[in-house]
Amino acid sequence: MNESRPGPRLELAVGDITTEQVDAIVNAANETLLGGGGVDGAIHRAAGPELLAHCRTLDGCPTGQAKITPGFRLAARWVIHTVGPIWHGGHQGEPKLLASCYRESLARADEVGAHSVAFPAISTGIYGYPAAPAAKIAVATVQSATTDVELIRFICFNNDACAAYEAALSD
Ligand code: AR6
Repeated sequence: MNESRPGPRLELAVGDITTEQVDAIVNAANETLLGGGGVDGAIHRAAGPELLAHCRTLDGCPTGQAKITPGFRLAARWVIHTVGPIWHGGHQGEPKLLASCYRESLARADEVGAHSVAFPAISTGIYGYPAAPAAKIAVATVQSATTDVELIRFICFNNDACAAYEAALSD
């Protein structure tokens, strides 16, 4: 780790994270790490059943933490599984837990030497975190992280998510 390095380059794209050609994609998982709906379901379908078999060996993951697996049939070599907070109105530690997801995911990327990472909008689907504050936390956290990751791509699945990132990036 070299703290004099510039921070990662940030990119915004609309699309499906499962087709990203980066070293690692991040999965918005749940504490079981045994799959689910949303982006989690899409990643498991695209990676193949080997991913679930591997996840069964991991013993889950607490909210705010992250664990890494191979990408199996994905173009990405790695999947970083992080568990975002469920939105309960914002006063139950949700912002800190969400920031922790981004920091811990970058820490897992650094451990395996992944230099390009694609993130979905963690917690903003089934877990109900509002898109605008979530995007602000995503951008601010990766900008202030100490990491060797050189490229971070925020992948928006819909226009609302995209507008939230555009606003956060222009702050
Ligand atoms: N590529 C990029 N973004 C996507 C994709 C995709 N293929 N599919 C959905 N999104 P969500 P959460 C966006 O619900 O809120 C699962 O069941 C979606 O539009 O996937 O963290 C887990 O197992 C939204 O902006 O994750 C957990 O139980 C964002 O990804 C729970 O959902 C996150 O939405 C986690 O909920």
